[in-house]
Amino acid sequence: MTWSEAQSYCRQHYTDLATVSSEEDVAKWVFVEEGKTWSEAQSYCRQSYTDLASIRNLAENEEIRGLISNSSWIGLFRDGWKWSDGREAEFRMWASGQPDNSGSNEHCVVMSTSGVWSDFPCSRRLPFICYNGSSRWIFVEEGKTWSEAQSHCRQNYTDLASVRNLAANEEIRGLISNSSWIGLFRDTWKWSDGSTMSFSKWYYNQPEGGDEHCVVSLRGKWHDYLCSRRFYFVCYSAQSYCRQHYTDLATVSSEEDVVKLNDVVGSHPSWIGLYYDINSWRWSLQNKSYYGEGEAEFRMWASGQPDNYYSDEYCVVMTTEGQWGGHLCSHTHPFICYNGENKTTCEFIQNNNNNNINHNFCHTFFS
Ligand SMILES: [Ca+2]
Ligand SMILES: [Ca+2]
Repeated sequence: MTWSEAQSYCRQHYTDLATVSSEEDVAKWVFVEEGKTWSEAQSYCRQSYTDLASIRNLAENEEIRGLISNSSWIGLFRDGWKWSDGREAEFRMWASGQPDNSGSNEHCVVMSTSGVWSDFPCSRRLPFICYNGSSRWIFVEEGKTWSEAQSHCRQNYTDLASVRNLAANEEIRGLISNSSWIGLFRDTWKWSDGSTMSFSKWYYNQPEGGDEHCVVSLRGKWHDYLCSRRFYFVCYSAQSYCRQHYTDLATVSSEEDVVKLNDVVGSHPSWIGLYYDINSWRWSLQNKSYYGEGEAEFRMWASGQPDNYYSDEYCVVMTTEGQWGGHLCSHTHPFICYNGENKTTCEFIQNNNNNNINHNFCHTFFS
């Protein structure tokens, strides 16, 4: 929504509070009965709601189980990188713009002849580099899928190459005549909203891995699947949740608030209540009694902000690092509402751990 639409939504709840008969009237989860690939489903949820569903505890898993009739995508997918030999190495040599996980289908890594890396579909047949404890690198010119290459290296040598530093990268670069597999692959589960997996409910023998990098829920149990398969899916709607529980756009008055709100917004830049009015920045929530000393003046601008880059950047979003930036008020973003009913506690949209969706925290100035 635009900033003023978001403001209206947040405020509306306050005046309409007496007529809302049940909080269950507004859905937090939205079950979409349209077959889509995982990334199509993700785009749909991000456009129409907030994101694909993240499931943080057993209660949420049960809610979604009760909602869906068939296998349905949830927001879980494989991201983050590991080396085939299981050892840790932070060195990366990504080409510009990589990794981009194009088509949500690029889970293995190739080195090009110029020495830079890209993520690439594991099913492509490419030459590859094995590692052997004694003679170091072996370039195998035969085209194989990443998994076939891994098996070949493990049978005949030690493993696919782990490239741990620039010197090793240069040695391998000098050896290859085509883009070649190295040992890096995606193997960490993440939620679509950017949060890590802290709760899981896998079906027996799942996840199987290989090329299966996206997750469906069926009868409350999770299965990894090819991301290109089409399933119904479950979106998460922060707007609905906001409307249920909040009275105004969020006011941010301390660094502690920033941390908490950052947990809420995940990977989504979101409107907060700050806006530019005549000649100063003010909060949407203007009742002075809500603010302790100095709290209404707290700011957390990102470096160089507000820069009014497009002119008329009179509304404020909080980005993923908790920093603020001025935006055109007509842009559409998710938003964070604030519950002004309780002096010390308020509910946030979602939290980043597996305790409870209704994460409470003390906000020092609310009544
Ligand atoms: Ca790529
Ligand atoms: Ca599977």
